[in-house]
Amino acid sequence: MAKLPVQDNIIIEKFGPHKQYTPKNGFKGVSEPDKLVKTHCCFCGMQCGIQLKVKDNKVVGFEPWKEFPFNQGRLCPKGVQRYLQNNHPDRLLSPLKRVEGVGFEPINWEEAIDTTVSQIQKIQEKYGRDAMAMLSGVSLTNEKSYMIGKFARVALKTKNLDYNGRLCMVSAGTGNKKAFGLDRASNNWSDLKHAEVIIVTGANVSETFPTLTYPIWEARDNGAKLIVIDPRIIPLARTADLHLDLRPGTDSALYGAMLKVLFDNNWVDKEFIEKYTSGYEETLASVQDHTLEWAEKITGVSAEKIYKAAEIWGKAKTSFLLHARGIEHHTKGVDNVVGCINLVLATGRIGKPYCGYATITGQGNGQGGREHGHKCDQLPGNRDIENPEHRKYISAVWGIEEKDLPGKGYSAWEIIEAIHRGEIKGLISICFNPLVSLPNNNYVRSALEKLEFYVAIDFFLSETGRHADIILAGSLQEEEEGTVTTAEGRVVRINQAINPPGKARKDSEIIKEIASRLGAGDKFNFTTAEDIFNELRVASKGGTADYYGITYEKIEKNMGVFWPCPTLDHPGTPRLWENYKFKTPDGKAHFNPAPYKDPSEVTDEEYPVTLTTGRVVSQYLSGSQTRRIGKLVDQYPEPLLEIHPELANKYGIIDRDLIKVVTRRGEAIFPANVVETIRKDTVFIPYHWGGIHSANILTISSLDPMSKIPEFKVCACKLINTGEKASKSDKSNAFQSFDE
Ligand SMILES: Nc1nc2c(c(=O)[nH]1)N[C@H]1C(S)=C(S)[C@@H](COP(=O)(O)OP(=O)(O)OC[C@H]3O[C@@H](n4cnc5c(=O)[nH]c(N)nc54)[C@H](O)[C@@H]3O)O[C@H]1N2
Ligand SMILES: Nc1nc2c(c(=O)[nH]1)N[C@H]1C(S)=C(S)[C@@H](COP(=O)(O)OP(=O)(O)OC[C@H]3O[C@@H](n4cnc5c(=O)[nH]c(N)nc54)[C@H](O)[C@@H]3O)O[C@H]1N2
Ligand code: SF4
Ligand SMILES: [Mo]
Repeated sequence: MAKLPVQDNIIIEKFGPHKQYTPKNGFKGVSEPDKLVKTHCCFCGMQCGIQLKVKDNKVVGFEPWKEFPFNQGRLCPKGVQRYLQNNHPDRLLSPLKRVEGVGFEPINWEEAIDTTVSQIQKIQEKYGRDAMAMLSGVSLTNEKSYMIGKFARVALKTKNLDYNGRLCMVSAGTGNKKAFGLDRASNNWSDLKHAEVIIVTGANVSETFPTLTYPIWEARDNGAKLIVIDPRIIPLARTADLHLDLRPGTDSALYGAMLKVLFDNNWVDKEFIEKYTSGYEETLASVQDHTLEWAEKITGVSAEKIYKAAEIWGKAKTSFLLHARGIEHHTKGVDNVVGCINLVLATGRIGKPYCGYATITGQGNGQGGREHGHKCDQLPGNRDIENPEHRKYISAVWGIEEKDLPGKGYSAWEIIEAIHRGEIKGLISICFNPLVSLPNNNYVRSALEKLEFYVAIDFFLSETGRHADIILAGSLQEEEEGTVTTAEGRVVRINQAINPPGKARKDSEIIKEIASRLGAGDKFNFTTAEDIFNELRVASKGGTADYYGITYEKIEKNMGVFWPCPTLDHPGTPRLWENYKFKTPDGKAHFNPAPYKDPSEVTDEEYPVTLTTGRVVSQYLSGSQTRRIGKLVDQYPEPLLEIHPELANKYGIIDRDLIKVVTRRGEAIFPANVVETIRKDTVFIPYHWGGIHSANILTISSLDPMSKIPEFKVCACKLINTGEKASKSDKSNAFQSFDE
């Protein structure tokens, strides 16, 4: 029988409506908190330092943490509201079970764990171990990420574990490994401020990493030139020297043409190339036909502008290149990344002060979470699950036989496909809301309906959670000790501020208990988060992401330690490659050809408009957290369709007309937001909403063949003006308003 999502009316009857929370009167006693806890924001990869105000085991506010070196007290709109989650009326306070026709009912932990374990065993006995899959997420600390990697392989004994970074950091990770043999931003952000030129491509920094704008402004104050590459005039582009408004999906053509200009004009560092790189002849040969005229045709950016960008970049002495998902969410995401790296290597501007390159990591622990083994092809320390030496080492750390360590499993999207095929029958998810965040979500929904058993660990009831049989009430970031690794590669401490409320439990305790009930208790003998970290240190030792020399004490003392840090007396590595010894097999940085390919779906007569998707400043990811925070909902209550006035004119569209957007996957209706800041052939929709307002009803599930990232950033759509108008500000797409 298809397991339909538990519907709104049932949830409302049982628990009251989901709420947007804006405490009207503030918290009593805020002025006299019991304590201030120094920790980090739970949202994006900047991991800004923050102090949480705690009163009576509740987080009741925050204070800036001015001494933390990166953000020095600065926070963005999400950071200053994050404290409203622990005490939120929607917070799950006990485990729930699905009762058909009734909805969810609170149950005790014994029943919740009994049911979970017996269902897992039933599925694995009947269909084999790999019929259970696990999906995880990197809002989780390093300790939890490590523990989940071990849990899936040692307790659940399945190969099918993957994580939400598969939608996020994997193109960058694959590109970084190809070029450098190691996956981390090459520099810390302090190198930005004296760079002569900064290229920002496919990264809406002011909205998605607001506190990172500060070092960019510092560089501008010091005279830096700024080049922004984005189909939209994003806020940062308004101040740029050059804005290249390329057609979505054409980055590799642009970078190829720029590389040719660099070589044609001898704006390259020949000595660096010869001594420290390989693959440049082949790469140079691959761009010989990438003329400016050719690139203009493909990208829609004028030949003059492309030349100018290459000239500014080529003639500089110091520089920094930053990119994010705008170039990575593509079927050629990896090619786009190596295309950018080629520009950095050609000029030899890496491994020196104020010279650098970074992919800007997205999620809170998007960096650490992609190193310690909850990817389908990975073991801790960024080891390879298919490498015999790596397998041997980790098996020894875990005290298991190498033959019992599962191999490479399916990636996140492939898990959904395997559920459809009937190959995967059961799912555990933690920290992932795939029904909102995966592409083509009609297909995802029908997969969830096919599962024989699904258990979700979360602190809120997400859209995906509504399909679950059991929901285990887990913990917020501030409810457990741990560490995360910031986008700079700095390992920092998350300090526990409060205990989980009600009967909610720490995520790590939940995992530990299920592991023990599955018979692997002796492998999860951890009492504290530090115990887990100490095992992680050993497991990462000798891997490219080596944390062995990092301890809790050392982190506290230095306000973070940059990995690699291989020995206890090692100070950590804020800037990589200062010795030009790269981690590739030949020790050199690799140029890689990145030939241009069309996106998997191009516009045609039937679907004539390009659709791209992304973010707004006040909402976070699937919105499961931020759509519940009243002040953030006020800032951007509903998803809008950004459209240029000329394109709008073609369809007779004016601001706030309701526009039906149709793709080959589905259709959804959005109010128009007519703006001059977007290309005339492209529309943009933010993706933080579920149900009928989900941008992912429309997106395509084509994957990059190497990284397996979906092509969120480009597909073809048609627009239909419904002739109706949206009401002024429709918050019903978030949750109901609730005042204390
Ligand atoms: N407010 C907020 N901040 C966040 C998040 C959030 O949800 N909300 N999420 C965090 C996470 S996990 C991530 S991954 C990051 C994402 O951070 P970003 O990558 O900066 O965010 P996006 O909005 O997904 O995409 C960035 C830009 O890519 C552009 N773009 C679209 N197609 C193309 C293309 O083909 N080429 C180029 N060059 N650009 C293109 C879009 O116009 C958009 O401005 O943000 C992090 N920070
Ligand atoms: N169309 C489109 N789709 C996209 C993107 C896009 O640009 N366009 N971006 C993609 C990207 S880059 C990303 S990163 C993904 C993100 O997609 P998801 O990972 O699905 O998004 P989240 O909102 O982080 O979902 C996490 C869930 O975990 C819960 N959670 C958060 N922290 C914790 C924790 O510490 N413990 C537990 N137990 N639960 C926790 C939250 O309440 C939430 O329900 O979306 C992707 N989807
Ligand atoms: S920039 Fe990122 S880490 Fe900093 S406060 Fe905002 S969401 Fe939090
Ligand atoms: Mo992300």
